[in-house]
Amino acid sequence: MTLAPADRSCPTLDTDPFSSEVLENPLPFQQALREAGPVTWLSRYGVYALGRHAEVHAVLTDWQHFQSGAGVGLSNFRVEKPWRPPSLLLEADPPHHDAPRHVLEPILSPRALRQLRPAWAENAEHLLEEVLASGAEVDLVASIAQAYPLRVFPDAVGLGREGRENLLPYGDHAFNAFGPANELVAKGLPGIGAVAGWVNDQCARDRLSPGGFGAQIWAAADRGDITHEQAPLIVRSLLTAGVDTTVHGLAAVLYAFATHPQQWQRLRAEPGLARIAFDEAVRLESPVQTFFRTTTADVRIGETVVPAGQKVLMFLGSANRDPRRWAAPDVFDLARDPSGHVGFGMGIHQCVGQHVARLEVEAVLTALAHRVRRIELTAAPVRHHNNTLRAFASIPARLVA
Ligand code: QZP
Repeated sequence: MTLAPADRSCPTLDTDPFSSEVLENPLPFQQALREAGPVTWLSRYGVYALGRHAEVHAVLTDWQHFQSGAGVGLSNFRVEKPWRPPSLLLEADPPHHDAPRHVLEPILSPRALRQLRPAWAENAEHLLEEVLASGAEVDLVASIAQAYPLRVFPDAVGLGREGRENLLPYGDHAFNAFGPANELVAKGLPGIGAVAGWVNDQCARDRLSPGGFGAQIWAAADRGDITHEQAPLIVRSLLTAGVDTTVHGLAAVLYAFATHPQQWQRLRAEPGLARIAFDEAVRLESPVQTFFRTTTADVRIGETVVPAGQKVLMFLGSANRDPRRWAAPDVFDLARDPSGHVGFGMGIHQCVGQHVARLEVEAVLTALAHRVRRIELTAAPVRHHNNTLRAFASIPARLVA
């Protein structure tokens, strides 16, 4: 591996963005990255990094020059063997990427999800009833942000009841594995064989109940839209990308409201703002903080020529707080238009499951707005460190009914 950039006309930072210090609070590093310039060499890992909205957006929408097929983690699949067979969606480029994408799009479209809405809304109302009955002081992470997606999403996929406790550890490891092989990855390794074995087993056709997202993927294989070899890997994408992301997205919006009580009053007065609130929380918190592309040719970013075959690390969380793009970027504000944030990515790989996440969060926020006057922190929230995700271990709070 070459650790020196071929062209030295860009600034260098030697900070480790995956250190526990930066993961605990990434904002000072992100600001330094944005201020260093449009592109910066991270000497610690031998990769280029982008922290400003304009360049992150440009790279996300240029799959021709910034490929995903060499992996969207630090590891280059052309050089190193991936820890699991690559995703057919995330870690693929056109034309291979397109058939799996086109299969998943209608299954997860707003139109297809309409039939889930009444049951998901009712489910959120029941969950909140239970949470409020359990006492006024709760951990918003365990009791809502984890509990709700784990109630509705595995059922929607069509998973059996047994073994669902593997879903969060599997996602946590997968998102750690996009980063360097640090202690966060090491901590997951001893258990990952069993956890991944369970996940892979659930992708088989006979494990998935009729009508669910999983069965619909298999039906697409029967129609010939994808092969029967591809089907289980596409189901695996749902199980990898669909749980932890939503959990931490929900935690982000709950934390935002707990720390911005006036915005909570605004949502209660106008529950239709739930969708904007979620996008604004995704912008502010960026549950998916980073991932990589790999250059397919020499490409110029700012004044710097990035050589072919180099990893480029995009800091979505930094782009989403770039003052060049956002007024008062650190403020959670339902009056702003958060569209254009890159928290769900952008371009051909933009999150295909975002409508599922939106429906889940809308159901929870609507039920909360009906029942809860105030959300108050009762102790300092505790962060959960992950190489890719900005996450909470706990958010102790009081829900005032
Ligand atoms: C993870 C997959 C932000 C992305 C890295 C989320 C993600 C998307 C897809 C997959 C995994 O296809 O396994």
